[in-house]
Amino acid sequence: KEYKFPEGFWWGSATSATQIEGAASEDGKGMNVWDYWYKQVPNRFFNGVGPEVTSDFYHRYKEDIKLMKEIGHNSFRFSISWSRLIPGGVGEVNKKAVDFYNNVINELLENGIMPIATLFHFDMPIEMQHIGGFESRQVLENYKNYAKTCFELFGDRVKRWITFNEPIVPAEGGYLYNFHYPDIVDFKKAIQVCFNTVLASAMAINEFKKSNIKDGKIGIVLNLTPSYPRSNHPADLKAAEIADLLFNRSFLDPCVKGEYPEKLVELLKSYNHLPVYTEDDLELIKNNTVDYLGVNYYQPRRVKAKENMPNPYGVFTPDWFFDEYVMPGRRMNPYRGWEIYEKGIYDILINVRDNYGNIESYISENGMGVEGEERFIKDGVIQDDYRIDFIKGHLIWLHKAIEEGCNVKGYHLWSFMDNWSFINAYKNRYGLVSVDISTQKRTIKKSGYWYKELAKNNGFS
Ligand code: BGP
Repeated sequence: KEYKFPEGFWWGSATSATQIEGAASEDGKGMNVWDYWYKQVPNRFFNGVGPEVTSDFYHRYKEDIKLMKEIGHNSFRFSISWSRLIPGGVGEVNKKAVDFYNNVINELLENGIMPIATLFHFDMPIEMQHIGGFESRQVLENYKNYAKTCFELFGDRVKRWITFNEPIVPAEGGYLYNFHYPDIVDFKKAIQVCFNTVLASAMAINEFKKSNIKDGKIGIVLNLTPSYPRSNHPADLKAAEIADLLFNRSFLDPCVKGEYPEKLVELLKSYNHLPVYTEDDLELIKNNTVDYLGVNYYQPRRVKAKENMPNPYGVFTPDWFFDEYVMPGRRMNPYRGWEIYEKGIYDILINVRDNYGNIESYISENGMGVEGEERFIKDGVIQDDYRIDFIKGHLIWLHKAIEEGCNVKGYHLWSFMDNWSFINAYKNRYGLVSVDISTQKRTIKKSGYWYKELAKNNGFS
C-alpha cells in the first residue's frame, strides 16, 4: 500500500537546547537546573556525562542544518534556552545569545526549513528555581517577560511557537518521582506547579496576541499517554479514567478548551488538593487557549485498579488511584524498555478530533531510543532498520487518522541527532544522525537516508 500525506506536510525532527547546544557556560549563559543538578549528582542518572558539551550544536549549527536539509527536513523544532538568553532569568538580554538564535533561525530559513521554537523545555534558570520555580508567581511573571522578549526578537521570522514542552514532566520529575531538580515528593506542590504552568502558558499566549507577529501561531507540546484499562470491570475503567484525568486532561482540557474537567476538580477537591488560584487566573486560561497542539507520543499507559490498599500513613501520590500493569503479549523496544504500541498515536488523534474540536495538531515527538547502537554499524553506517520499522508503524496509523479527518500538519521525530537525555545522558540514542561524543563527528544513519526519501515522496510504500 502507498501512504501519501497531505501536501505541505511537515517532515522534520525535534530537539531541545540543554540536550544539544552544549557551551553551557560559554558566552555569558547562566546556569539552569540541569547544569546545577548535574554538579550535585553527576552519577545518579548521568554516568558522569553532563550538559556542558552535549552535541555541540552551539558551535556546529551550520553543519547540522546542512545535514537537516540533506535528510529532507522542511521543519525543525528547537528550544530557546531561557538561561542563555536572559542569564539569571530576569534582566538584561545576552547579546551573544541573540546572535546565536538569529543565526540558527536565519540558517534554517535559508535552507527552506521552517523553525518551530519552544520557549521552555525543562530548563529553568537556577536562580528562578531557587525562588520557587513554577510554584512562584514572580517566576511566572519572569517567564512571561522572557516569552515577550523572544517574540520581539525573533517573531518577525519564527511563525510557530510552543510555550512549553511536556509541562507535566517537570512536575512529575521534580515534585513526585525524583528524576528532576528540586527532587522532592509533594503531590500538592506538583498540582500547584501543573496549574501554574498552564497559567504561564496562557500568559505567554496573551503576550503573543498583543505582539505584532503576523501569520504566527502559538501552541503547546503535550506528552499524551492514552490510558488503557486492563478490563471492562468498573474498577479498572475508573482507574484508567483517573490516570487520564491526572496525566492527560489536566493539561489538554485547559490548554485547548480553556477549562478543567469537572471530574478532575471534584477529585482534587475531595482530597483537599485543589491548587491555589484566583477567578482572574481562570479567566486568563479561558481566554488564551492554544492555536495548535503538539503531540509527543512514545508509549501508552496500561492501567488497572489498585490491588492493595495504599498505606494510609504513606506519602500521598497519584499511585494511590491506580496500578500500572504489564499487558500480556505487549511488544517492547528491546533496546530501551518502552512498550511499542503504534495504534496509540491514532487513538490520541481521534480523541482530539472528537473531543477537542479537531484542533490543528502535529506529532511533535515520537521516536525510538536504542542503547549500544554501535553494534549495528556496517560499512560505517548504523543500520537502524528497527527505527525505520518503528517510524513506519506509527506513520501507518497516523495516515489512517488523517484519512479519517484528523487535522494533522506534520510529523517530527525525536530526534535529529543523538543527544543528551535528562535521565540517562548518552545511553539511549535517538538520532537520524549519530554523534560520536568523543570527536563530535556526525554520520547519517540508515534511517536518515530513509527519512530523506520519505520526505521527498511525501510518503512511503
Ligand atoms: C521526551 C522529552 C525529550 C526526550 C525524549 C526521550 O519526553 O521531551 O526531551 O528526552 O523524551 O526520552 P529519554 O531521553 O528519557 O529516553
